[in-house]
This record gives sequence, C-alpha cells and structure tokens, in this order.
Amino acid sequence: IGATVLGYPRIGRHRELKRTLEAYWRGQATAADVDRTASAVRHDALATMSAAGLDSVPVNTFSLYDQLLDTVMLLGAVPPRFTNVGGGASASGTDLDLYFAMARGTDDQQPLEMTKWFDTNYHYLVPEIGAATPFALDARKPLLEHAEAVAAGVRSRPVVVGPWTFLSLAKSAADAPSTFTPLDRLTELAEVYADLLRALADAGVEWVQIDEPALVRDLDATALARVHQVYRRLGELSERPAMLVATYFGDATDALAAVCSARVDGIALDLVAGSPAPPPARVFGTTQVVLGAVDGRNVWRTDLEQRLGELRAWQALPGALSVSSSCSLLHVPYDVSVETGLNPAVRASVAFADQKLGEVVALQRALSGEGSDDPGARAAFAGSAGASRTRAADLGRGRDEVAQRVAAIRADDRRREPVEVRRVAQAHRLRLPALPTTTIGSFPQTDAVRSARAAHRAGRIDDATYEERMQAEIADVVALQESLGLDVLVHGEPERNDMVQYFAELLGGFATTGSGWVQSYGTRCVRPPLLHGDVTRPQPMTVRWTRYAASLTDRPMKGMLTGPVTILAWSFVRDDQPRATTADQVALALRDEVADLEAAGVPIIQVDEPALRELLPLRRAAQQAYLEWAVAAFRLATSGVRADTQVHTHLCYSEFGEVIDAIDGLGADVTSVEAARSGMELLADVALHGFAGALGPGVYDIHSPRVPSADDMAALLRAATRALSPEQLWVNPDCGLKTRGYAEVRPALAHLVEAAARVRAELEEAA
Ligand code: THG
Ligand code: ZN
Repeated sequence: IGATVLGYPRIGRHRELKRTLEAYWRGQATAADVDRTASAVRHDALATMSAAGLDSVPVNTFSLYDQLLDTVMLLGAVPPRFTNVGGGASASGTDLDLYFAMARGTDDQQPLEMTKWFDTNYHYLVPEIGAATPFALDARKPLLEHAEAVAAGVRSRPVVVGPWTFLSLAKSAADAPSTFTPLDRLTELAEVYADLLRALADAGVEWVQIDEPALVRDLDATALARVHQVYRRLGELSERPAMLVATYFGDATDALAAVCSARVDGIALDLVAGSPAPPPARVFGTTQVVLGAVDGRNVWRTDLEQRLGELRAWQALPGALSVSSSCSLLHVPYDVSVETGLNPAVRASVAFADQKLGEVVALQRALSGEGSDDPGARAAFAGSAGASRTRAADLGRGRDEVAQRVAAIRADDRRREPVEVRRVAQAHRLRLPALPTTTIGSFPQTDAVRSARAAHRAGRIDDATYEERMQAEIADVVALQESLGLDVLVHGEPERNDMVQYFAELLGGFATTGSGWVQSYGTRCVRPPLLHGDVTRPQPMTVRWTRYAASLTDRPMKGMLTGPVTILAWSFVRDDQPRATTADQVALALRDEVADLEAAGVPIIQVDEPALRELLPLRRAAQQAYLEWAVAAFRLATSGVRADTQVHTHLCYSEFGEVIDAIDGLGADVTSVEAARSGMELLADVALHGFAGALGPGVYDIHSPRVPSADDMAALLRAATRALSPEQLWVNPDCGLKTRGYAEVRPALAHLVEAAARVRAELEEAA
C-alpha cells in the first residue's frame, strides 16, 4: 500500500513566488531570479513530501501561474494571436514572454479568459481551441521537474492535465465554425499525449498522473465511449510509464468502467466528495486504486479511526491500493503550525497541507498493518481521537441561542411584500431618475489606505487615528461621486481587506489566519477564514462607516454587505452539519446587520453574492437542492426590511442563463451583474426567461485597465434597453473598483454618467 498526494501548494510558504513574479513584471527582478525562487519552492515541496513519508511524490504540480496555461504550453496549443510573442527569457522550462502574454495580455492582445476551476475558488486560464489550433509537444517543464526530483533522490510522478479535461474546459476559438467544439480534436490530441508518454518513458518516468477531474461531471454514453477510446489508445503504447488517471471533486463511479477497461494502470478516486464505499470489484479489473481519503480542499482534521474503517472495505479489491489526498493540496495553506495567533482549540482541529501529509501516511501505515509499530502513525491516531473529542465543546458549536433561532425560522421570514408594492414605495422614497447610476461598492484601494490598515493592525496607529484616516478617505470618495453626478453613492470600503475576511473578523464562530494563503489566480491569493462554530454577530459591523458616509451627502447612500452563500464559499466551512444550516446561521447574523442599517436610515442595502454560481454542484441532479438552500439563505438575510428599503445584490462570473431563475428567486429589487466583456450576452437569457427585478448589466469592464468611452457604454446601454424595459434598467460597472487606480476610474465613471444621460435623453425624446 502506497502513500501519496495529488498535488502540493506552490506559491511559496512566504508567498515568495508571488513576490518574485510581481517584481519581475515590474522590471525589478530578472528571469534568473524567477528561476531561483521557483526552484527553491519546488525543492521545498519535494523535501517536505518525501520527509513526510510519501513513497510517490507528485511533480509538475508547480506552476508559475496556472496549470491549464502550463498545459497549453505543453501541448503547443497557443492561440494564433500570440505566435509572434516569445523566444526571450526562460525559467523553469518555460518561455516567460509567451507564457505571461497569454496570462496577462500585452499592449495589443487580450489575455486568455479566466474562470473558476470546478466548484473551487481557484481560477484557471481558459484554453482557446479552434479547428486549426496547432498541437505540438513541448515537454521541457515536466522533464525538468522530474529530473530535479531524481537528482534529489525522490521517486517522482509527473502530473499533467488530461486530454478530456483540457478540451472539456477549453472554449472554441473566436474564428472556429459554429458547429465546432474543442472536443472534436480529442483523437488528434491523444497523439500528442502519446508523444508525451514516450518522452516521459525515455526519461525513466515510472508513473505519470493524468488529471481528469472533468470525469466527475455528467457524462452521456457517447462521452464515456470517447473517454474509453482515448485511454485505450494511450494504454496500447508499448513504451510508456504506468498511467494513473486522477479524478477528483466528485463521484467518478459513472466513468469507472470506461477508464478501467482501457488499459490504465491506476485510478484515483475522491472519497470525500464522492462515495467513501467501494463500487463492485469487477469494474476495476486489476487497476490499482488511489484512495483520496484525506480532504484536499477543506481543513478539518481527518477522523482517522473512522476513515480507516471505511478504507478497510476497499482492501477486498484485486488491485493494489494507495492512500492519498482527495485532490491536490493546492486549495489549502501550507502549514497550520505557524498560526500561533489561532485559538488553540481551533488550531488543534485543523490540518493544512503539511498536516495532511501526516494523515495520509498514518492511514497508509495503519491500513498496511504497520500502524502499531510506527510511532508517527500511533501519535497521529491518538491526536485525531483527542481532536474529535474536544472539538464540539471548544469550537463554539452547539450554542443553544443559535440553534433556537435557526429552529424558529418561519417561511415568512424569507418573504417580502410583493414586488409591485416595493417598487412604488421605493420610487416614492428614493426619487431616482430613469436609468439610475451607481457603482458596485469598492473604490480603488490606494497605498495610503492599505498602509493605514496595516499600521492599525500592527498597533502603529491608534483607533482614533485610524478612524480619522478612513473617514478622510470616505469623504473623498463621496465628494468624487457627487462631483461625477452618480445617483446612488457608496462609501468605498477603504476599511475592508477582503469582502469575506472583513466580516469573518467581526462575526463569532469564525477565526482568521495570519498566513493561511491560498492561490486564487496567478499571484493573487486569499486567506479563507475558518468557519468553525455557531455564527453570532456580537455588534454591528458596517453601520458606523455607512452612517458617516450618509451624513456627508443628500443623495441615497448604499449599505454594503457580503451575502451568506459567498461567505460560505470563500471560507473553510465546518463539516459537522449541513451547509444549509450554516448558511442560515450566517444569514441570521446578516439579517441583524440589515435591520440595523435600515434603522440607521440607510435606504438601500446591497448584499453581494458573487459566489452563488461557484458553489453550484457539478452534477445536475444535485443543483436544484443547492439553489434552494442558497436562495433561501439570501432571502432570510434580506427579507426583514420594510417595503421602501431597496435591496440590491451583485454577482460576477455569472454564466447567467444557467442560474437565472435562482437569481430572480433571490428577490432582490436590483441585481448588478458582469456583462461588459461579453458584450451583454446575458441579455438574450433575460429576454428568453424574463426577469422580475431591476437589472444593472455592467457597462464598464473593470478587469481591464482600458477606460471605455461614453460612446462604448452608451452602445451597451442601448442594447440593454432593447431587452429590458427602461424602468428595469440600472447603469453601473461590472464589479467593484478596488483593483483599479483612480487615474482610470475617474474618467471611466465620468463617461458612465455621460452615457446614462445620453440614453436617458434619447428615451425621453422617443416617448
Ligand atoms: N475575495 C475572496 N475570494 C475571491 C475574491 C475576493 N474569489 C474570487 C475573486 N474575488 C478572486 N479575486 C481576487 C482578486 C484580488 C485578490 C485576490 C482574489 C488579491 N489578493 C491580495 C494579493 O494576493 O496580493 C491579498 C489581499 C489581502 O490582503 O487579503 O489582490 O474578493 N475571498
Ligand atoms: Zn463582481
């Protein structure tokens, strides 16, 4: 029985890769610096994993930016607009100019699009595949990482994204015929993988891991037949390493027969997101099974005794077994032992990547019957038993007042007055023009704001000084909005580091880490809070700032909150009760905040749910149940207000059509969504389904430094007036402005206000 994991974090324990890359982009570090840092991060990973006792260590899970982008390079599937880029500096087996051009764009070329990796908070770069996209193997990076491991005396297993997943996640190139889909190129692509397997075999690779998480999605018989065909083709190769096909993020039972009956040598299964019990032995044949027994994407310590019991049932299978993480450890931070600021009970119940290595090895030893001879394994089991005993008591779980409040929720608590009643009451109170203009909430986070927050946190400035600095920033933001002529103002959120972390620091039941960084995309990281206990709101969280901002203007000021689903999605959530219950606890805390904002005279309250789509289950059969609890939690948070209080929400990365009913079901009076980059594609969905509330399709793409003209935005708005009635339409950017600078935001918002005025005038003229 072996011990392994499917992948390991790569940003560096001190985010050194992030820092070096950002310095390189600024021209303050060289390619050699990048190479040095990257190689040090990889060596640390190799050393840590082999010291922990893994007998097969994944390599090539390191990335300078993203593993899908690495796969584009591996397969030579570079979109034609980048063919003249590159040839310059290289590091870690990668042509840096070409690589970062695709990741971040150039002066003339848009980067690859970015989207969420399955149902995680990680974003990958979307490959663009057309009928003529070239394929040509460039295996330098996996070969280099394998050679490094060999030199370090480590038994290495290179990891690559598999052909089915690569093409399933790709989008059709812009110039591809409308009937084309990337999967049309599957058979052809299989030959590049064949070349890869030969190259790896030549380099002495024993095992290769081919990641196929897309196999846990809904697959029809045709799809399964094609998967089988590809792996049969690769299986037939006479000269190749043993192939481990890795599935994760869900249940792969449907795809098992198709994969195992091709000649693959091993399959990895996620026993956390999928079923922990074995399917009938015959589907496996002699295929080895890698049991994903330790949760790779949540952080609670594994109950080792219970897990071991489940794993024993797999020992009846004919093929050899290994114990592993359920997915790559990319989705958790490195090491909880450095979190000395954590409440000891919380710290004792958490395992980050390094602790998970220990859990995998302990399970492997115990399953092989060596557990009692191995002091490490014995200690791990004893610690796990201790942790499961102390947990509930010390983690703030089982608070009667919270349980009683959840039990007392009535259907009416999730219901507001009819939409027509609200519309009239709000129109009367707010007296807004047609096509009202507003922003999503955050304004640019200047260096001054960031350093004031950091100084306050470190105790270098006192509360009063901090308060003054933030108030000065808020006053500037309000004055700017007034001078631009925006209709509904915001305070700009200078006091917030992150829209989830900020609330987690103020709510009971959450803990936050000092350096629990997880890569979100490229060099950008987040520190997901630990939602360990019952949720309470000891005191108001936003009222003071909003009230101050409102006191500076006669225009309506929006209160800004993060919704319950997004708070769950971007935290590590307790797994001892249904997420629906935890979501309702968060919703009740937010409901109190909403009530306090209303009582303070705030007429508009926005509750953002950018992650609503992200948590959508991968399998259709589970989607409805999720959308029901998610929508119910949002409604619980927002339905406690009077008819004349206007509720807004904001969503990003919508893929709007898929969840439009749920979005309408949130019952927000106004919904703003990302739309500019797709040229208002969502309007077709709106026209098709209808939409009861008002809608603000973004007219300013804030993900790009480009400042759109009033003409650009007026054109988008006119398109929107054709799909929505003008009374239903709001004018706003795509998303918050915190990642932009004032040099772009000032003119862009001026153009936005001007575009609204022009289209307003046109509508009046036509009436
Ligand atoms: N917060 C959280 N998750 C998110 C987002 C968020 N996931 C989706 C999307 N937004 C991801 N976008 C970003 C954008 C910027 C950053 C991270 C994720 C970012 N991070 C800083 C960095 O890496 O330097 C650190 C920020 C901090 O100090 O907390 O810029 O908004 N939770
Ligand atoms: Zn957004």
